[in-house]
Amino acid sequence: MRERSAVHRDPTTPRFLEIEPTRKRSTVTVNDQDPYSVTKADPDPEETAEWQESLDALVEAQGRGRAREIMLSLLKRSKELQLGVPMVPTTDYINTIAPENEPQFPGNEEIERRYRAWIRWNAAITVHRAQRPGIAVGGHISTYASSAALYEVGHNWFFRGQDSPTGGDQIFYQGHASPGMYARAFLEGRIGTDKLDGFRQEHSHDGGGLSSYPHPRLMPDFWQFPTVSMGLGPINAIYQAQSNKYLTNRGIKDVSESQVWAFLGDGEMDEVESRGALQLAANDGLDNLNFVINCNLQRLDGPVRGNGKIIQELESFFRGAGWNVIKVVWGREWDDLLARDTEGALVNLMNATPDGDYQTYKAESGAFVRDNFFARDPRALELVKDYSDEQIWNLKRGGHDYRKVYAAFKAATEHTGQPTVILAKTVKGYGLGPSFEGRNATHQMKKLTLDNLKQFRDEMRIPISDAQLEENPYLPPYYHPGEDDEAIQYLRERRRELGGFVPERRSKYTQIDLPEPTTYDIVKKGSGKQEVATTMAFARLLKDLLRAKGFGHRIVPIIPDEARTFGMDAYFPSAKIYNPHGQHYTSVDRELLLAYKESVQGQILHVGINEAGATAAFTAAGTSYSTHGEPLLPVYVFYSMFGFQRTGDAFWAAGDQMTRGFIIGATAGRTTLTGEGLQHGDGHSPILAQTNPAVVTYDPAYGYELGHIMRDGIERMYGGSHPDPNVMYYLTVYNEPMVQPAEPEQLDVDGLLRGIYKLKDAPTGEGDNRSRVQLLASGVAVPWALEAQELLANDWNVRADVWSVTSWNELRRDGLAVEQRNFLNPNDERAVPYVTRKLSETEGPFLGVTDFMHAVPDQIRPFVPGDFATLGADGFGFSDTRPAARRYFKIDGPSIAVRALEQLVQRGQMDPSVPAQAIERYRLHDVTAGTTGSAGGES
Ligand SMILES: Cc1ncc(C[n+]2csc(CCOP(=O)(O)OP(=O)(O)O)c2C)c(N)n1
Ligand SMILES: [Mg+2]
Repeated sequence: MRERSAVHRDPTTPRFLEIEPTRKRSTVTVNDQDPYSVTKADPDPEETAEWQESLDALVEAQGRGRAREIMLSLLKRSKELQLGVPMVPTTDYINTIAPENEPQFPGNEEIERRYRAWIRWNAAITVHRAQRPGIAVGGHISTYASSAALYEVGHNWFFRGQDSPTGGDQIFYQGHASPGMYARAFLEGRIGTDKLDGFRQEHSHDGGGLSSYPHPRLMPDFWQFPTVSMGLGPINAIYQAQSNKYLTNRGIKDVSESQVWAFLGDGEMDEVESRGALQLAANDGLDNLNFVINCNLQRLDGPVRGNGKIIQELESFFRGAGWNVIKVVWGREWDDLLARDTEGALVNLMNATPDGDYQTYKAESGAFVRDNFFARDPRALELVKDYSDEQIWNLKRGGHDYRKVYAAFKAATEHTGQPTVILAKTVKGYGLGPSFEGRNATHQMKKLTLDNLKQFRDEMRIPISDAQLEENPYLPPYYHPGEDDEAIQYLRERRRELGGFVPERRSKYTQIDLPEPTTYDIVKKGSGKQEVATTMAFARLLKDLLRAKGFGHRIVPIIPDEARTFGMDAYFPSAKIYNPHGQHYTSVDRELLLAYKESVQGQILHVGINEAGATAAFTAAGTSYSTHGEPLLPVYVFYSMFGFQRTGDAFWAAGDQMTRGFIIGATAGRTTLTGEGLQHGDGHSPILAQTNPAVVTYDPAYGYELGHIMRDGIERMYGGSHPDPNVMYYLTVYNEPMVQPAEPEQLDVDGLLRGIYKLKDAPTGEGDNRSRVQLLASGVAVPWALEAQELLANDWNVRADVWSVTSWNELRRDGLAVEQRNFLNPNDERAVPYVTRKLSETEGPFLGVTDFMHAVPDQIRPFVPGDFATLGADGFGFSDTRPAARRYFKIDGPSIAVRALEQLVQRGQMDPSVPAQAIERYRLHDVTAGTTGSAGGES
């Protein structure tokens, strides 16, 4: 039988498979945990058989439906009794909320339907008009068409604005559904038709345009959360919900009534970031979090799960992860059919039909559905025998049924102890007619034909005439009935009731006291005789910052399981690790000074080995100033190799969201992290960081440099006077122990902060006309340059000045900005880049050196006023001793000295035979001859 084979195709259909009851007592077996695994011998087969017979009798006497009810109630009871019976991972392919449990819809459905249609019209027309000749910037029509009811139930009844006493909700809108939000804002009177016509023309449109997707950076008063890079919305929403609980638990602000909503695509759920942090939401009991997954069964190219059922898959996945799952599969038209489906034939068909077929039904007709769906079981066909084809066509999907969606949202917001996911089944391109609905190409269709327009207009009941549409099919009119219209009044009243418009972004926040200057003293003093890596110097500084009065409690240290490596376990007992459930076990190290201490009020976000989650947590904390008006300063510390490289896209979104905070790339450099090798040796994170315009990168050499940089960064972010405070500072720190010098007197702080300052003049000695070179080094390479300075003076009678380049990246940015200014203002006096000015009054060739690849110092090449050579560590890293690795890459002290000698030869200032002598003398080709660098340091 056809439908039977279909049943067997689908693993998610436990209910009506023909299973022969086991009657022979001798073969009865049970399993004490997992009924699907290998069974073990039954100690009392007779008793077991009796129970089974009772069940058989029940089915016989009262039917399958009743037997099922009894079984489910037994399952529930077994859970209460904690019998350890495995849960049911999936339920039937029907709504989770039974019709009799649906709440009364409190509003006027007819009015809401009316203006929902206007929004749907205006959303599609916004995209269509953006395709007009000469513009053709594209957009998406079908996504919002599928999710309009989901959003509108939210906008009318659930999403609270920021004037609400709760402080408002946080809503992550599905990126390419943005036209729907603009269309709503248009009805609300927040934006005009001029703006709608500027969709996707942000610079060229007269009066400004609208960004393609939710981009807070581009529309800072409107969007809060960037979402369109699939997968980042879900994970960021999870950590936003965690951040809300964190703020509340730590007593910084009570936002316990705020709900986080994330609208996601079913295709998007295949991203690892979409599913990879679900356990955090369950473990933390984030009942303030609601995912709404728009299951239109399609992604960009075609079906999400043609052969299976995405809703069933997600149900079991989320339930397994500990979430509350609400399925909204069918509209109210199906209620009667399901009520009459006493034998379960219809449910069986629903269970057995794959998504690919469901998609096809909606691209066909009522007659097709009758013949290809209902007719597969005569009992199901019988149920619709009095239905016309039209009526069958009108059997809707749950996600388009306002009341079903309302019931789901209400249940979600009322559920406690767990996060909720709503799986809403919809049709992609819904209401747009047969050339859009359910078509594989629908995602990318940006224009409607004249016929489409007319049909859509009729379907949406828009009072626009054929003549108006025919006048210029590129520019069909938007529709707004006027402010006084009853429906518009109603819409505005709903938003007033809920605390103002959404989305809306605000950026006013509580003013805070910055740490006293003395807080930074710890790194100014240097480390005396003790050898301390810059990672440790940073950890010591952060310890003092955490204690800073009126400020320290706003710092959020974020660590993905590397605290001990970075010396940050020192904060465990005092700052404590955040855990919303506290610590309910006896800690193994409770007697130790640095005991692992978890607490509800804990300050440290220890996210586990989860850089994606850490970046999401960083983003939520670093935007708290805007989201909740309460600044938090996230300081996210990680292995530098696993930062930008691994989660670069998330940092990009963090930049879009205008996140403020510190990103610490610890154990940085390609030769500094001994013994770890190719996957760990970071030779390029500053280059990756440079590609993010919101990131200010520094590569400090010493603790005192760090102190100035952090102070300046905090001042920039929260001092209130910088024109661009929406930045993230990326600092690379190293794990190589070295004596940290005390801050020099007369330190050129301005230079240090702008990217370069003179660290040490060439040693004075006999003969003023000796050759001179300028060594430019950053981070851990600064001591190598100092070593080269000595070698050049002592062995070759060359004078070398050493500069600490704290930021190649910022020097480049300044250079580019100056060039651009000169380019566009040819009549003005020519400006000079900072680094050019700084180096102009020096003598000799310039040599840049770093523990990163050549491209890092090469960035400033156009702005260096003279011969410029660079030394860097390109290629794959490897594990070895520091001296050997540096010798291998030719970046150690002797290599720097030889390269400088060669530069002098090029300028005719040195005998050409000298470099070869120097290579020989230092055994430069021999990796075992390297001596630059110390041993030790955590890795
Ligand atoms: C990381 C990433 N990869 C690819 C895309 C391109 N893209 C935009 S929408 C889309 C399809 C989305 O399908 P789905 O999530 O099911 O949303 P729907 O439009 O069906 O609601 C794709 C692949 C993207 N935006 N982000
Ligand atoms: Mg989809």
